[in-house]
Amino acid sequence: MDGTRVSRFFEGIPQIAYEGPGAEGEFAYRHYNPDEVVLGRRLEDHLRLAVAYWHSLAWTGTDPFGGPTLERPWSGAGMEAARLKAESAFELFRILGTPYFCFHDADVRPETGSLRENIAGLDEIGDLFAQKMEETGVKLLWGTANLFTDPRFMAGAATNPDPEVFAWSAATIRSCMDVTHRLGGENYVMWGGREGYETLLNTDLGREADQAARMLGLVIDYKHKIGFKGTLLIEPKPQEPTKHQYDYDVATVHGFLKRYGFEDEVKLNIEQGHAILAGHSFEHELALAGSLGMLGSIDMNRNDYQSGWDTDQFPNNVPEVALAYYEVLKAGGLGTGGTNFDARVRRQSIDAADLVLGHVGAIDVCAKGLKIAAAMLEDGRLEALRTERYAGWDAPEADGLLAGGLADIGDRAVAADLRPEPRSGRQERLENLVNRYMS
Ligand code: XUL
Ligand code: CO
Repeated sequence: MDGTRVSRFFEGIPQIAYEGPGAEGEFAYRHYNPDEVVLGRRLEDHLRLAVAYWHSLAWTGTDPFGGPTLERPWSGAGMEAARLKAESAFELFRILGTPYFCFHDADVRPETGSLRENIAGLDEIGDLFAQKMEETGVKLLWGTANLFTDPRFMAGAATNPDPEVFAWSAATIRSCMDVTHRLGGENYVMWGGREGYETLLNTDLGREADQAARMLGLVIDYKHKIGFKGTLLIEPKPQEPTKHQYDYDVATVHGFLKRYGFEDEVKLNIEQGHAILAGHSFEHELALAGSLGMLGSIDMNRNDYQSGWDTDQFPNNVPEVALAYYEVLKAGGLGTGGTNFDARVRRQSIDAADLVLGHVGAIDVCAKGLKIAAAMLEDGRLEALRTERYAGWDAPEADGLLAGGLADIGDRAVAADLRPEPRSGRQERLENLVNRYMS
């Protein structure tokens, strides 16, 4: 193992420490003080930050018009490159001081074309991870299977018309669940990579839904069989790579889970950029998941609002992130979940410093956002106004008015000659109130 190649990539980059809002240099946290206690809990334990291996270590900078721009010492196809990548990943985690990481199988081992060799490669890197995790104390937030990059998955994995692809996918998922379990992973994620369609002309929607449910049932059974105590998470996304992704948004995934009776077995991994693609706000998706008791974890990367596709950028908008964490705190926090970025530096951001500082800025935005959200909650004015808005429902007159069936209510409403008074929703005043917390 040529460790010097690793340290040369990040050479000159110091370990990032909390220096407070007045910090002079770039390589410092201004808001992320892991030990700061917010609402009775350490900031680190609220945020549960994770570096996403895929975009931070495996992204090469390609786009439809050009090849890789991000030359890394660990770029390359074989197991030696994979080991170097793992060493470098833990070097990045050390610099950032982040407590968790997450990965797809294909991020960490080479694609060999052989199921047996792919699994052997994953297991070998899993052993290296176990050793590095033991040495550093870094933990695994989640593992997942990449069932979308290789051409074998171009028509989906579980929803593929070819049963051999279903079997390949099942074998791959099993190996990823095994390694996640072995490493003490706290969740297992399922993003429906190419589970969707390009054209209805060749697609049997009903059959594909049954196939997806069959795979999910197998995953749930296997989780219980091996005694995996982590949370199973589905990550909704409405489009890209397929024109129509089946796991469109929180509401769609919830409907699917209810339809097949899996709603108590699975929670949701919600990504900011995916919410935007679905035409929702991020906080809408979080609030809905929270109200369904299904809020699991967060991919905090944002989209460019003009692009119309998934640009996976590090978050940099404090008010947006504050509103997101407000919903998280109201839902009782992230539980076994965490905050990962699933974000990539831009194609021209080729330096090691870009990669490190992309994370540093994002971490500070999250820290500041969470503290603002906590202040909003602690202050209580917003919640008091919301409660007041529905207060009529808690009054005893409402019970009397609404007892019985439609005819009973209707008769009472007519007899009382009801003339409900319109009341302001006070939106502008609430928005003004929210802005007062944002400084
Ligand atoms: C794809 C995406 C994935 C999932 C995990 O848009 O977000 O990285 O987070 O497969
Ligand atoms: Co994601």
